Amino acid sequence: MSLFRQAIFFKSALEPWDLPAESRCEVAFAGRSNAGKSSALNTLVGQGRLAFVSKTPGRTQLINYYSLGDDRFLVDLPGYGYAKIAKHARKPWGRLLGDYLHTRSALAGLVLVMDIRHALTELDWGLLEWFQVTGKPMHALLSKADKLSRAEARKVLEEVRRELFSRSPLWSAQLFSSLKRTGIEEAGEVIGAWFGEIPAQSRTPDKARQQHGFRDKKAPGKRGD
Ligand SMILES: Nc1nc2c(ncn2[C@@H]2O[C@H](COP(=O)(O)OP(=O)(O)OP(=O)(O)O)[C@@H](O)[C@H]2O)c(=O)[nH]1
Ligand SMILES: [Mg+2]
Repeated sequence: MSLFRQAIFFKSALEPWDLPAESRCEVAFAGRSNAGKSSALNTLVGQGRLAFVSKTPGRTQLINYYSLGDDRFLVDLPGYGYAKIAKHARKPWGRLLGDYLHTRSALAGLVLVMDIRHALTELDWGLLEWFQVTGKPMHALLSKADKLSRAEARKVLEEVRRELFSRSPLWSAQLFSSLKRTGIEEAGEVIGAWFGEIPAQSRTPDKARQQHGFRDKKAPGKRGD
């Protein structure tokens, strides 16, 4: 996973004109405030304190860029659902984030981090629908999976995969825990593939179907992965 290990802070953006030039490929982490975005990013890159983690929701209000070598960025987006934004605003997750998701051509894919105990809230669906028009892939990390038993976590994962895949074949999901450091390899493979890092055969259509909860009729009850 050497790609992620080279992560270093690059810059913060508060306004669209602060964003870096679109000369590199980037993957962004979005999700509700306190969902565990910054923690997931730190876990993925193997550095406990790269992105700022806080018990107080809504701490990451900027778009924070981390470079992976000279060609790629990981992007920590501001959390939504906590900041004082009008409840019925057209983009309830904020203007900066909404515009970023629609207009950023350097964005290769979106990682949506959701606390496994509050997955796919109305705000998450709003963001997904907003993002869907871009035609880009999305991978959901069901974070804090350590808060549920393995069986409970599996059940939520299967439901989430079914719901996502019923809306888009470009949407997938997995379990993740920064605390227990689980799900790192799977997340790394998906993001690495978006960066053009991993050979395509590791995510064949069959595997993708299984990951989305579709089971082979000839092997009933077989686990997706
Ligand atoms: N149990 C458990 N706690 C976690 C996990 N990931 C994050 N947390 C905790 O959840 C809280 C929020 O984590 P952050 O990573 O700061 O969340 P965030 O989504 O970046 O939050 P904002 O920047 O406010 O949008 C912190 O207290 C973390 O320690 C996890 O996998 N398991
Ligand atoms: Mg954060």
